[in-house]
Amino acid sequence: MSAPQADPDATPATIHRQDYRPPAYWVHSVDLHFALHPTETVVRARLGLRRNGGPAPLELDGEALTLLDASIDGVAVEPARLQHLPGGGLRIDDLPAECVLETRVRISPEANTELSGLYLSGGNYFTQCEAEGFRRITYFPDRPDVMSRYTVTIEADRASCPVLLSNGNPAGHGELPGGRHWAKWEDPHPKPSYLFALVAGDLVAVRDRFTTQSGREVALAIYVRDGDQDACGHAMDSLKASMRWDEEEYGLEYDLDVFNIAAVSDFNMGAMENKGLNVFNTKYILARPETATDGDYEGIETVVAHEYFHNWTGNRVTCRDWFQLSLKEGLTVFRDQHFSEAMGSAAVKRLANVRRLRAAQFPEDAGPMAHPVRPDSYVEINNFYTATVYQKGSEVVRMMRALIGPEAFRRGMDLYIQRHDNQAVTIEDFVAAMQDASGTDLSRFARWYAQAGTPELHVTEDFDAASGRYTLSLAQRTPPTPGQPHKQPVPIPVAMGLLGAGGGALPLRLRGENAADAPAERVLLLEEARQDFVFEGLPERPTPSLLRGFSAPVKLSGLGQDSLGLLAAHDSDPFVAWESGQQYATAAMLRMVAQGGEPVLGEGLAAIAAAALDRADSDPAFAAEAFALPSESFVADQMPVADPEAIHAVRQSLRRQLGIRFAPRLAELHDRLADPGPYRIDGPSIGRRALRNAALSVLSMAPGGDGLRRARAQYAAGGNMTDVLAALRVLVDSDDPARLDALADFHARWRHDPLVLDKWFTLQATSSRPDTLATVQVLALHPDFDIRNPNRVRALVGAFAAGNPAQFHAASGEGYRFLAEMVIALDPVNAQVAARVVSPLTDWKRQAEPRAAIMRAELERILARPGLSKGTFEKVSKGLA
Ligand code: 0A1
Ligand code: ZN
Repeated sequence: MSAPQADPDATPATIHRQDYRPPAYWVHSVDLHFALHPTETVVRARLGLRRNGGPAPLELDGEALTLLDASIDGVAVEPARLQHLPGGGLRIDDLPAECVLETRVRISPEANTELSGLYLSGGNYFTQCEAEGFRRITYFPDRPDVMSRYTVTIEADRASCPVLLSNGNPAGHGELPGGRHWAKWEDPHPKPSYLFALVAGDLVAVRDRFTTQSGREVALAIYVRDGDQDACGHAMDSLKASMRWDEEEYGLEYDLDVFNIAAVSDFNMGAMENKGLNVFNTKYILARPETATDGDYEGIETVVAHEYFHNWTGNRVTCRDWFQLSLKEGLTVFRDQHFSEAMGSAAVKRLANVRRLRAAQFPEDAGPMAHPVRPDSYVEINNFYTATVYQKGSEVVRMMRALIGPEAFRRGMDLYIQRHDNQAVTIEDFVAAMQDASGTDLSRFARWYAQAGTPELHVTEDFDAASGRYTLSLAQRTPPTPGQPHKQPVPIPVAMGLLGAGGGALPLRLRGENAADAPAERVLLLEEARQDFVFEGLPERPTPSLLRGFSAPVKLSGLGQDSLGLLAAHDSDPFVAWESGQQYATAAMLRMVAQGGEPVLGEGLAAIAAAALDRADSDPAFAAEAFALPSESFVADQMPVADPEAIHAVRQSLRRQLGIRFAPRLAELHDRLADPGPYRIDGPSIGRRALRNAALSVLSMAPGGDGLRRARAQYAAGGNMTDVLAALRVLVDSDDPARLDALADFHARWRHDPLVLDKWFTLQATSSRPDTLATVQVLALHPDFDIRNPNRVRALVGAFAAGNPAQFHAASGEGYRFLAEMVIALDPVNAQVAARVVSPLTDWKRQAEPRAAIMRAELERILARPGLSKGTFEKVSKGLA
């Protein structure tokens, strides 16, 4: 039975949110049988079908499947009755209202380089079904609103596949002739096909247990390759902490007898929340002090929590269609961020999350792929696992909680789950639960989900000394984005305070309020395009501290350098203090870029740096954040037309001047903040290492200083990966002759550990040295570079294109050419990863000619490739528009 070929060069179709229609058939039960084989796996699927409404054909998705046979209620189906659809799916007319459809298909896990569906990694079998991978395993209505109860039997060679895992609870196992064996799994909870998972192979389990608040005993296991058992402790601790947190914060308990995690080194994303069987990129499981940095440890805690929290927000209550992706992702990121804030230093975690939002989401919202948190259309849904859906989606939930208050938010969560358990629902359903639980009208607030673009918040002030009246005028505007030329105002919660000239808090009495009740902090709600807030009874001209805790994902402007300097030095809110320093520095750097000539470290900037270092003892993590200059990309994002090389030169020069000016202090910090004992992964230790390594990095910029000697010694001392990598970073950016030996030493020592080797690639790809592009081109030919491994591709290609603006945008255009060539080579191997790494090339509108023209030409070259994937097609064609 052969399928008609879809025209590979036809323009891929756009899917619209408004076109949603319920399915013609529900699948109430799924019984799967896998006979595993590297090239000839046979999948038998028995689907219990029930018609949803009047007679209509059954449509099943399918991709890269070879159909062996099919039957309906036990009777073989004649081939002519099966209509093959262009994308690879099947249509069957005239089915009874209720029946059992059985199909058998053959698939080749070994040939699956897309890592979607069932694939092999290091000889072991893994699946990835979100968003549309289940159709690469069997014929199925592969859409999240079809929820079914699954039973899965896996059969495989016992010697090569001792471990056989799927979703739900174990339901038997046994031996088979010919050295084969089987295991059966039953998942009592109905789920959409994207949450299906199978893992089979030669893995070992690290085990633990958890007792839920109602007394259910849960067997926990993390499956890894033999030899990695010692690297699972932090992931396991994070899992147990997440399980406890969801009970304490939301009353949500785990609902199966087992919770399994399997780690795989070939994975398109970070991890996947399959019901009862999470699959993780090894990057977010494995950690030992000598192989993982503090950042890696923090990433593990967050991602383990994220996937666990999906059990309720995503799995028990799921999405009706993929336009609702942020229903589960924005909410779950909000939950994991809240959890991580509670586990460590909340303020510093918040700064880091805001920094990430601004590095990834703001540019996305201002670029050719800008889309609302709830998109209106897509070509390839995999392109919409974005910073907007995830991070901005989380900020929207966070604002909602701030608006209605934590108690009402908790009631809203309870109501949402009570109403929609085991359902596939929409973002409107979530907002309705919050609205009903709080009694607050959220209809205007819902605009945050519908409008793309980052709102700009502009402040102007007026103070009348005679009356003590201060008027704070807030105006908002959201710029046009593709397909959305006109925007409406959105409700913006502005958490704020007022500071006196000495830095102390002033009372906040709005006109008409009682003097006795004046608080020191309050939340103003800006709902219109422009509103005035009038404060009375002020003894002196105040300085406004706005968006405390980053209370809304907007861009704030209008404060002068004097106000920013005061806030950086004195504001009680750590976010505003940090942010004001960053804004001050950004304005100064922009001025230097515009003026040209030799940059000068002004006294204001030096004072901000000094104030940051003053916090070295009280809060080293904050001090490290506040001492860092804004990133080159952040500065570039503030310019209508960026000048990557000039920004790089200014930033490097200022770092050098900071190194000279603060040399003794930085050296003293580097001496004093060394780890007092064995490596510990707690907030204070992480903060200390961050500040110590920030000091080393800036110190090493000072000519004639001893920074490089310190870096060489720190590298040679070995110890934890945070310090080793920080020292190597310094050397790799320098002209120090020791840098090549150190790189060779690092490679020799870690060549057998893929996650550490990724760091070796990234370090070189993100070097500030002028010869980096040539190095990157050579590294792409290195025997350890593997285009089929997404982590390795991200470590070299992604890191270079997205993390090294000065070199990627080299005037020669060689950086663009390199990226285009990699995308062209990658697209037929793994289209999802190709469509991700291409993004920096679509940013040509903010580059000057001739760069912009070269970028467009490279995009055109990609677009002209025959058989280009629809994902890369969507990114590149939108990028050219
Ligand atoms: N739901 C996962 C992310 C994820 C999405 C797609 C994947 O394959 C294409 C894999 C994972 C999460 O939010 O963690
Ligand atoms: Zn998620």
